[in-house]
Amino acid sequence: MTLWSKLKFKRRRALPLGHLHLLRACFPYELGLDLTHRPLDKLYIEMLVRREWRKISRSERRDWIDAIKCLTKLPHSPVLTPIVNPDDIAPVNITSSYYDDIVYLHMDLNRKESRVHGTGLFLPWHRWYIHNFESALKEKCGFNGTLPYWDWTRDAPDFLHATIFDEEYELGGCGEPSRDFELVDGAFSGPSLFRPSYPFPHTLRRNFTLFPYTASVILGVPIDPHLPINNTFSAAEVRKLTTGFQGDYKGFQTYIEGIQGAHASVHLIVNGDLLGACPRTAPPGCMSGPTFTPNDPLFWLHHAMIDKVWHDWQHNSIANTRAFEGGSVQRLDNITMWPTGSAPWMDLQTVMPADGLFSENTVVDVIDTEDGLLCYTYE
Ligand SMILES: [Cu+2]
Repeated sequence: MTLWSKLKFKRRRALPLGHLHLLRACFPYELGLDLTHRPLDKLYIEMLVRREWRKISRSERRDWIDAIKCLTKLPHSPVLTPIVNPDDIAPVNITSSYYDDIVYLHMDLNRKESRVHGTGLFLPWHRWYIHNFESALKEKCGFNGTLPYWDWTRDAPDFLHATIFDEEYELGGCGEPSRDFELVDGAFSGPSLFRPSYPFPHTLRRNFTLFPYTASVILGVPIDPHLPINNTFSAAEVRKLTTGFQGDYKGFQTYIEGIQGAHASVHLIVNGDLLGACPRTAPPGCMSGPTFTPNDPLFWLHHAMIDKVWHDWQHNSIANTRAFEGGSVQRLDNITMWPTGSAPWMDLQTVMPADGLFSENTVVDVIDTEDGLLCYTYE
């Protein structure tokens, strides 16, 4: 953890800094710290700006890809201590990488009564999770950029021809059907040796699926199986999210995390690793589900977008800014009644589980992206 991220209290101001006209900055300080003799450039940290994948330069994209590959070359960290230990996910593999450790944290918290999906922690935990990933890229692999996001609303109208999968962006596209949909192009394809360790070492897979529903009732909720799934993450849907649900955190979370909502839909439409689908040759006992979804680097781009939508909603009304509620127990047995979990209830002081890998912070630390633990905004 950086010095700055340890510091609890920050203020933000607009600073006239020479040619960096009105740079936005956060002012971290510890209670009781004497700031009198600190040089000006040690008093503030520059606010990071997260930008869309297609709006950053080729070299910025390349830096992000290289930093991810760097994490996959760092060794497993013995500090990883699963707290849930579900018996239906693979055990910790000590020959895996630090990138896999980060994936494992998501695995541990997402089987059997997920702690961070369908509970009040969905939005703050994933905000904190991708922030820690961004920090790991910087601190362990010298990454100087910011976490990019994927504005999937741009690709929703014609997903099968989504420009984000164009060759120039190097993310690769849909996988090869004859080979279990393994990636054959882009920076994370087979020849790149980018091989996730969980549930067992394999090549990344994507299997674009516009109509993923096989039933008209899922978890007791009637859905429209004929709805083209790309309709659920359109610009109109995001507008509905960011301009609606005033002061209604539960309503906002339920809509974005719902079965036919933007979050699930992007996982479903990309399919393969991003959906947590077991590889065809997986060992017996492999359970598909939202566990190893961060295997696919698209996860970080997707969840940065989810975070942006939340950020934009928070900034749309003072009633939304610090709104937070939800239960701590996932209730798939009665998702209509408990879309964000049941009691014990959470509040801003709730601690977010970290499996020893990252610092354990509270929701209030991440409720504002420009204050508390964080110092970033979205373009
Ligand atoms: Cu997740």
